[in-house]
Amino acid sequence: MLALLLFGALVALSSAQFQPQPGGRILESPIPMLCAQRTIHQRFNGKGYFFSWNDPRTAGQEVDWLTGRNFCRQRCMDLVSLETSAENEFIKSRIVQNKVKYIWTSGRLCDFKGCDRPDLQPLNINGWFWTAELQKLAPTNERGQNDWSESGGIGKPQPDNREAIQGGAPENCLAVLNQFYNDGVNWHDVACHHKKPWVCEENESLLRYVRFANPNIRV
Ligand SMILES: [Ca+2]
Ligand SMILES: [Ca+2]
Repeated sequence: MLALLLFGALVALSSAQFQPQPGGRILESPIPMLCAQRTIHQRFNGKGYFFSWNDPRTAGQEVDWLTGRNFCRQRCMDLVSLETSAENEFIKSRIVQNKVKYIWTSGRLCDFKGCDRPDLQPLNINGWFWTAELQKLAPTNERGQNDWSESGGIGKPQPDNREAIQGGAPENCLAVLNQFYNDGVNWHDVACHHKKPWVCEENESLLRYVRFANPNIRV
């Protein structure tokens, strides 16, 4: 019975997480050996984190949002989700200490099939979520519940979808920027094709899935 329940949960997980992404590229599955050998630079609240600039193999690399997610997911991690202010401050302190200009998080504006759900409307207020945990962010207009910057490229509070307004790509991904607009260290909506350093956070669902499917590997 337990096995059946687990299997059901895994099927639900795969269909939710392996949908095609914009541009036709897909989310990649975890690779058991990479999960087992994953590098943890620091732990916070029981979870391991990887900082791309701290690893000699990725230092100096900048990648687009989906490439960042896939790097993390192959290792049973995902881009970082900042669900609490304590975790947000932890990540921001690392960014400041290491003088990193910006990073990708797993934050994303819902922009695919199913995003017409009533509780996600209007999208620019209620449509943001942490993709790694499939968890909604607080509405963007509840400024005490989130860390969106009060300024940006056109002097407007974030999220402002600036690049799309100026004729470019929609700003559907959430980055933490370090004083980029002399506006502090906080959240910005940014077009997902931009390249940035990234932070991975261990992902319980992926770890459980790989441990269940590979009982002989210590993950
Ligand atoms: Ca988190
Ligand atoms: Ca923006």
